[in-house]
Amino acid sequence: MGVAGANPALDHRIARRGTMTGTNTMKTPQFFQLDSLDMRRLAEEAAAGLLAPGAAVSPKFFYDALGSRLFDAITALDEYYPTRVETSILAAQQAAVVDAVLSCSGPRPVLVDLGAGSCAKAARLFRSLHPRRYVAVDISVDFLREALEGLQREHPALELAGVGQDFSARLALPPGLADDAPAVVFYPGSSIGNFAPADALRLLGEARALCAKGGALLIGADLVKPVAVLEAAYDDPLGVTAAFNLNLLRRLNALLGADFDLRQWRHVALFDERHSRIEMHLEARRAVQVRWGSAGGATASKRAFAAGERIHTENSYKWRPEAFEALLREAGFSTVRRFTDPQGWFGVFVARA
Ligand code: AVJ
Repeated sequence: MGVAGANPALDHRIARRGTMTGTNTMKTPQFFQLDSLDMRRLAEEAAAGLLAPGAAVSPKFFYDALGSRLFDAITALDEYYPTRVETSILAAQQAAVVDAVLSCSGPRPVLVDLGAGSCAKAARLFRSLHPRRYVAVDISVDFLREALEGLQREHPALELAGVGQDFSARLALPPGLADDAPAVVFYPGSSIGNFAPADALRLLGEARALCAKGGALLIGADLVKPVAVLEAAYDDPLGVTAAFNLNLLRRLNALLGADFDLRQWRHVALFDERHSRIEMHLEARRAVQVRWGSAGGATASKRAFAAGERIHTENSYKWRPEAFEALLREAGFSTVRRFTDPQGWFGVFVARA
């Protein structure tokens, strides 16, 4: 969070607040946890994935405390271009992007942030978008508390809400948060890339329902580019992405009481042209047995993996811009505006609900 002394603009706001008459305008964030994070259900889901003929575990299991920090480290790699390029688009073309958004919503929209985390990306838009309320959504409301409390100190009069919801299953907000004014749904980072087209269509349709009363979607999507660039971004020489992927086994050991030996597995990342997606896998270096107990509530079980057998851990779809725009229209959005970097590596799209 911002260090007050290092930010003259912030000092100004704090000073001005002190001189405001007759008010204590400092609001407090509201918090909601929708589908309570059910460890038993999560453990069962992970175990079922391990037992499937083609073993697969959802990428949502990457993000425990260490996994989130490893992802942050990924975004600092030279090879991992998406975060850097999206940030550069939103910085260099912010006025035009925000104009496009406000031309859909009108002034003072509700800003809904999907996968908000530290809320840093959305906070960069506050000054030009002037939201009437900021609604941060993430899988666990606990990820949002600190960030929103910090934001509230910087923006004492702004209404803030944190919602814990696994929107990979279903996106729908509690009444009163985004239904009283046009909403702008912000979904940055190309996280939509984790969804196969049919699932992406479902999520985009639910996002559209949130901003249907004259709002807009502001979304980042990673674009098709040379395979060597894509594969380097997901298999960096420092091994940070390998650590991020292998951390999933640590997470499964904790969640299931499993006995994965991380040294027996290798990180694999390949671009699959047919599906236009990066696939990440964990590949057994030799024949291994994995057992798990009833720790998280999943039934005790085991699985043998042959040498070279893989666990599929992530898909990251790469879109052609025209195909992504067609997907947005199929989800019910009308006009779509596209903002890209000079190389056309990443797309920021503004879609009218
Ligand atoms: C957070 C889903 C956008 O797909 O690029 C980064 C996750 N995986 N490196 C992506 C990720 C490996 C990332 N998303």
